[in-house]
Amino acid sequence: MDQTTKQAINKIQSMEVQGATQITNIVLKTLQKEGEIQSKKSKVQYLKALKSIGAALEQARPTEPLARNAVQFVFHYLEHMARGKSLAETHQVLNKAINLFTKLLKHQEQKIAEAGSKLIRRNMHVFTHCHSSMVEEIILAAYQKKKNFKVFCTETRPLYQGRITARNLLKKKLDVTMVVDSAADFLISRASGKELMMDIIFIGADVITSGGSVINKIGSFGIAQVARAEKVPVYVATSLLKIDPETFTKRYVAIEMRDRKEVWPQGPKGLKIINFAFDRIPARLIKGIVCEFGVIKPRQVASLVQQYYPWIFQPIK
Ligand code: RUB
Repeated sequence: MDQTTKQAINKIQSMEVQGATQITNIVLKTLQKEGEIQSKKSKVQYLKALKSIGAALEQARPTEPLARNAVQFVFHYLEHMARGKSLAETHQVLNKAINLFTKLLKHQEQKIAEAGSKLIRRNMHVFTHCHSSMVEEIILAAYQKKKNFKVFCTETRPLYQGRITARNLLKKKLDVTMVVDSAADFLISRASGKELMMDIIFIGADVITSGGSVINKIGSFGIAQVARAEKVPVYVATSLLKIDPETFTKRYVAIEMRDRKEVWPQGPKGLKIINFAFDRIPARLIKGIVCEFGVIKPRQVASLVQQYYPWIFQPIK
């Protein structure tokens, strides 16, 4: 494994690169670089090395099926398109597969931005949590259509990814207000006053399950519950390529647990800290999933994934 790959894994684990889509982009770029480095070996060694590097990259964060599905796509493509080909040709096929998947993600992002931006109307209060590139694209697309609306976001403890959202949107001159995480529920509730009523909530996703529930940044579950009680619609902005295929056969999805030091670096000895990275938003709390197929209901996830992404379920030899 090359030094740059170790650095990429480190960037993902330390959250210098965060969010499912950006993690997947760096995984693919790193795999492409490794392809170049490994192409000096025999074809057998090349494929063996890339498979083990792909596995290390896709597992850098444990709850990220988009990265896993991306690597899976690349090796499926190689299996079918590079059979019987020379090493040089196989290497070209690798690059083609990576470019195809990267383009597909970019194309889906545009579709999601377009579909999601239609849900934002003039003078709305739009609430979001953490930093999701998909949600950011939706908000920016709505803004580019000259819609006048306000954005509210959380700071997102312990690592403050909400600040990324706030900074990025402020740079583009949007009207942004931040609250601490523990204020999110009150802000969404009617009790915070007429001036601060939220009209729509967008969150991203790290995992989509076959039943249409979604795993996203810790805090999303509570936000969705208050939103339901207050009749504020919750939309999830995501590609369906974030499906975890294992959820077709088992219900449980392991949630990443992060270092206690993120919560309290010099916390007192003996104190136990649980630092969940994500939580699960049940399908019943989700009004719609804004995805590459438009705005769908959570119950449509399983059939769309089975119809359009059958390769996700096929093992690689
Ligand atoms: C980020 C997070 C994002 C999703 C979706 O968590 O929960 O909402 O990853 O992101 P973390 P995107 O900061 O722990 O990675 O829409 O960019 O794919």
